Formats: sequence, structure tokens, C-alpha cells
Amino acid sequence: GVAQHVRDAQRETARFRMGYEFGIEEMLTKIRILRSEFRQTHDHNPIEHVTSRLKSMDSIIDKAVRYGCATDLPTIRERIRDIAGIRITCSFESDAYWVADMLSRQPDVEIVQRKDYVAAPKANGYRSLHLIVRIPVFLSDRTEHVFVEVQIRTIAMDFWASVEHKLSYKYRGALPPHLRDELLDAAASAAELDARMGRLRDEVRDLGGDGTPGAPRGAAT
Ligand code: 0O2
Repeated sequence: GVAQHVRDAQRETARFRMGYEFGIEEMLTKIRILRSEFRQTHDHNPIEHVTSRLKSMDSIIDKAVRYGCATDLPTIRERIRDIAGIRITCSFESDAYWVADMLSRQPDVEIVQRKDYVAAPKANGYRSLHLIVRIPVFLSDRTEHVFVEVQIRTIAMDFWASVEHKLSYKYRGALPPHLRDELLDAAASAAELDARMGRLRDEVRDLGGDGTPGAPRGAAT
């Protein structure tokens, strides 16, 4: 009857989401390992913090409708690629690229798309490095390949994005021109801060004190 049908649909949805939860777990493990390994061999930590989220079913359906695609699970699985999302915040731009490279090099991580909004910021000033990866999740009776969106950014980029997100939400995407200009200016300041911090970090590295990607502790004196 109807009740059975609803139960089946719920079970199917739960199973669908489970694949993405495990995909997030796998990526978090990879990131944790990179972080621990790096901590043991270097003086500084390239990863400040990591967050993850699983998109709600409502947002998934909204996006499918926006894309003009069907809303059955197989179509959604193929077309909506940010159901599983990971955000990695680093201190320095060079660390963000390093993390992206390290993840891209792993043989079970397939890079489906790479968007470098650091090299080419969006018109509103948004900067971040975005990867869509596809990774295998090994279940008892099958292997599922799931898409995971990985956003890698500096603290300054993250700060800007969170403020921009709140403002856009408040104005429902239609920001008054003076705020748009102010945000664009703030984005330039954030980029300038990243550049300055990068130069400071290079100074430290040239003095031979701090470890950087590729330079083991104590190697440079
Ligand atoms: P949420 O709530 O973070 O999931 P699309 O994914 O189709 O909307 P596109 O071009 O395929 O767009 O993806 P893109 O450009 O890689 O951006 C995807 C995500 O990056 C967004 O997800 C945001 O998290 C972030 N992002 C992109 N542009 C901006 C921006 O201008 N400001 C801020 N604050 N974040 C941005 P969602 O689905 O929009 O939202």
C-alpha cells in the first residue's frame, strides 16, 4: 500500500545518502593523514581546519530543478556533484595548492573538475580552489563511485566568503551597489593580505627555520 511505498522511498533515500556520507569520511581520512604526516615531519601545519557537509534533500532537489534536470536519484547522482562537500582552510595560498596537489595525486581520487578562482577570481571577488573529485566507496555488495566537492581556501578567502554569503543571503542575492563595491574592495584587501603573508612566510623559510611543503624539519639550517 501507500505506507509501504513511502517506507521503500525512505529506505532508498537513506541508502543514497549513505554513499555520500562514506565519501565524506574517506576524504576526511585522507586529509587527516596528510595533516598528521605533515605535522610529524614539518614545523608548520598547512591545514588550519576542515569542515564537511551533506547537502539536504531539499537543496538537492532545488538544484536539480534549477539545472532543469529530472529529480530521480540516478539522474541526481550523475548531475548534482556537490551533495558531499568538504572545505579545507589553509594559512597560505601555497598551502592550498599543495593540498590540492596531494589529493589529486592519490590514485583512487579522480579529478573530475578543477576550478581555480584564486588565479581567476569571480566577478564579485570570490576566491577559492574548487575540486570535484570522484572516489570509490567500498560497500559489502558493491562499489559506489561518489562525487565530492572539495573547496580549498585560505583563512582570508574563507573570512571574505562567509561575510559575502551572509550579505547575499540577507539581500537574497540582490546586493545594493555600494555593498557590491565594498565587497569587491574587501576581496582585493584579502588577496593583498594573502600575498603579504606569503612573503612573510618566504622570509621565514629563507631564514631556514620553518618547514614548508617538501622541506623536512632540520633540513635547512
Ligand atoms: P552551498 O550552500 O555552499 O552548497 P553551482 O554549484 O551550480 O551553484 P558551479 O559554478 O557549478 O555552481 O559551482 P562553483 O562555482 O564551483 O561554486 C560552488 C560552491 O562554491 C557554492 O555552493 C559555494 O559554496 C561556493 N561559492 C561559489 N561562488 C561563491 C560566491 O560568490 N560566494 C560565496 N560565499 N560562495 C561561493 P552553493 O551550492 O552555492 O552553496
